[in-house]
Amino acid sequence: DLRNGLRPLGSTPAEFEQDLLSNLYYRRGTTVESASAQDAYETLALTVRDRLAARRARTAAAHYETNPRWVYYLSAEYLLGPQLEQNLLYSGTTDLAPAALKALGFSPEEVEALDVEPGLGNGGLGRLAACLLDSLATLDIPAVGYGIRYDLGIFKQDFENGEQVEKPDDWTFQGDPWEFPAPDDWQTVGFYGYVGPEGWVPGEIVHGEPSHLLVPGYGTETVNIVRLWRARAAQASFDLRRFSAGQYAEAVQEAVKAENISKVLYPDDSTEMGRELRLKQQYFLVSCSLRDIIRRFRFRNSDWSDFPVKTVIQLNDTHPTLAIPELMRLLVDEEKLDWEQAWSLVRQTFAYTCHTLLPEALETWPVDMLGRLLPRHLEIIYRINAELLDEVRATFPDDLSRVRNLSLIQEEPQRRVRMANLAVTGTFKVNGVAELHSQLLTSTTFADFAALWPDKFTNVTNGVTPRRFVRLANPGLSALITEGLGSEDWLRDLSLLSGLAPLADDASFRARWRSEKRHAKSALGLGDPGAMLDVMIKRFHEYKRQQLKILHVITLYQRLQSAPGRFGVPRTVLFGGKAAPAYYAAKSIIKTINAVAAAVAADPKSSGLLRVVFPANYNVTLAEKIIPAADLSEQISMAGKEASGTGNMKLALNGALTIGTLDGANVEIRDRVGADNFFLFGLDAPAALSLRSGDYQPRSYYEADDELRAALDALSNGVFGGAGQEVAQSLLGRDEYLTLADYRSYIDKQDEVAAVWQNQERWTRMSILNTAGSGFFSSDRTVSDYLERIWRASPVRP
Ligand code: 26Q
Repeated sequence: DLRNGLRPLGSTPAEFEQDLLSNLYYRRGTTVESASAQDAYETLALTVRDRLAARRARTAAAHYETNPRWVYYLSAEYLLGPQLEQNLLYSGTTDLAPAALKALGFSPEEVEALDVEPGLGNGGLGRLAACLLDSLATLDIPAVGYGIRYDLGIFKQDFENGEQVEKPDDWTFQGDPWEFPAPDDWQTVGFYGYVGPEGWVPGEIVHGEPSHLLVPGYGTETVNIVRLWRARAAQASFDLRRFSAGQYAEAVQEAVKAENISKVLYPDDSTEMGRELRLKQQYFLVSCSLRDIIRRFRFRNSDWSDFPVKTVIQLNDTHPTLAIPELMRLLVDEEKLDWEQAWSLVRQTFAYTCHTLLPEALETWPVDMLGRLLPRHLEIIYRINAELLDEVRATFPDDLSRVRNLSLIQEEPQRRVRMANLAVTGTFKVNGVAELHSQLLTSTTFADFAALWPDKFTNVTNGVTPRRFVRLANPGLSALITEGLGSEDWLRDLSLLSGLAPLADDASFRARWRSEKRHAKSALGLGDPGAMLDVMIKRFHEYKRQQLKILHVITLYQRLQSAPGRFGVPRTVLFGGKAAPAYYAAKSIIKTINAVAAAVAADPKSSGLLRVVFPANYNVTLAEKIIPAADLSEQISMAGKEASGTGNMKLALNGALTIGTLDGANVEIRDRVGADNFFLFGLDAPAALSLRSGDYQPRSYYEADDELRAALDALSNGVFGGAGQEVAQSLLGRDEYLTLADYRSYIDKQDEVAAVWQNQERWTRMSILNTAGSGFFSSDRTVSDYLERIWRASPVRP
């Protein structure tokens, strides 16, 4: 950067090599002769990061000059995926780097394998946050993501005797070369204590220490940041405890416990019974981030009335909802604004994204716990509630049921704060994440709120970044797409994929498309590349119905024994995903899948026809290998339960055909790729709801269907182990997610899938049309929708 008098970074192979050497020597403190692979990796990361840092400096300068409106994304999770490959691509050093490594005598493959993915999220919600940041930077929007720098990310999954076991993910064991620590920007966070005449007097204080990762845009100068907070024992916490010299070590140990707040990501992606540490994490994130946002606001602004003009804060689900009472506290108690003005500013600043439809996944916290941890916030929540309920009574006189439903406080069986109600009340927009989901939110979950504030609710359908999930994951297909379309512009405007549709009728293009799929399958190395690769990759949850897929596999296996004519076509069935460690039923399903896989593998009849694989520890790194190879995408949740899904989009973009229910974004995928190119089965949401609310008898399906009965009998009889008996028992007992009701429709549709597979020309045509029709599912489009419907921020180009 010449303006700062810096030497420009090298752009030729020789200069890149020089930069590597210099970093190896001055920053890593070693030499080529004695460098380990880890030294080479860290040096490469620093050399690539330097190129982005120069762009970051220019971005920050442009932002300061413009004093723009900012988008702040608050999320307890970011599932960023591996950083090296992405940063090579975004810094234009993909070819320079391996050449320079080789010239210095290192093996690029060995070095690149040392990149560790920061697993700071569970699944869809955390990955969505990462895709939105990628698109915000690509669209040059001034934005910061705030999150928690967990010491331990999502656990590593291993199998022992087919059972899931969890191992800690110490992702920074070797340090993290991508991270910029900013210890001078620390914040102070209070907990416990009491509210006296002088206001809240916390009983414990903890420091939040930020560091950031760079978030580069693709094909633009912009580099934004994601800022992650780490808990540190506060100096003052030692004084507070008035320890005596004799108990010095014990007292220090006690103070250091504060650092547990950012120790571990909770590995649950739906329900979790209120753990106080989780609530502390949430408040820690919110308190640090809001003070940082206010500090940044004050660089260029002085008038509080400008705050909602310059700031929009998006809450990623209810996890950061304490930001609402926290901003009230800062404005009223610390900034001395009056309550009405503060409430008006707060309600113009926040927006809330809901990611669920499961009633049991709506977060609530016991009033007792919240009041002990955050006594002033509970007072504020009570006052917000009193005013809310006044408004409800004024709008709907004598309607007690609405008052009960809308209240921020649930009374029975225990008094709890309803975080979703607080989030709806304290924000100006609430969005669901797919059309169907947003409709169901206003007709069921939030129906009473929608009657009170109809204009508050909107939809923003999820999307995924085509840079990571097509360009990086699938370079072969990407090159073919670029050739077919005549340019690389599709990577910044994914709607251009529609230009592939005519090529579906071109036999030579189809042959090349097929050959890319086969290459990706060979590279994955699981199963025969000639077999259909049928994938179900997602968190394990009963509503997602991995149990339905395993019933299908058992049926195929049983046909091999007794009706080989009905078997169909060679398939490799691939499962990937983790179960929450305390989710017993999901773990039984995992164990059963591994038992079925073993039985299938042991039987010579399956040879060349059926294989079940379940690689452990599904994560972003693995997703990027599996998705390009997939032929068939399993999106088989009970209709009305999956908010959106995003794996469905990644798979369709990479030319997998979907077999799915009318759930979440499947509905929109089918609309866009065309009903003829989508394998639809099962009950729709209204039908599922009515069957569920009537007298559903799973046994009647068992009795009426020979293949279903045979599959369930095998499970019940322990053919696939004890966990299989538990799975069968749950299906024949309550079958909460209507697996048996959808079984026949699913099996018949799978038979149709097999028939289409036999016509490879037809299959390939459908595959191309899936990619061509999926341009809508870019997270760039998602961000554009957020900008238009909620954020209203404009690009700033460095
Ligand atoms: C909450 C409280 C305590 C402990 C854990 C949690 C918790 C953590 C993570 C609750 C939920 C999550 C994650 C939810 C999630 O990933 N939802 C998915 O979000 C995707 C992006 O919108 C959707 O595509 C999926 O349909 C939805 O399931």
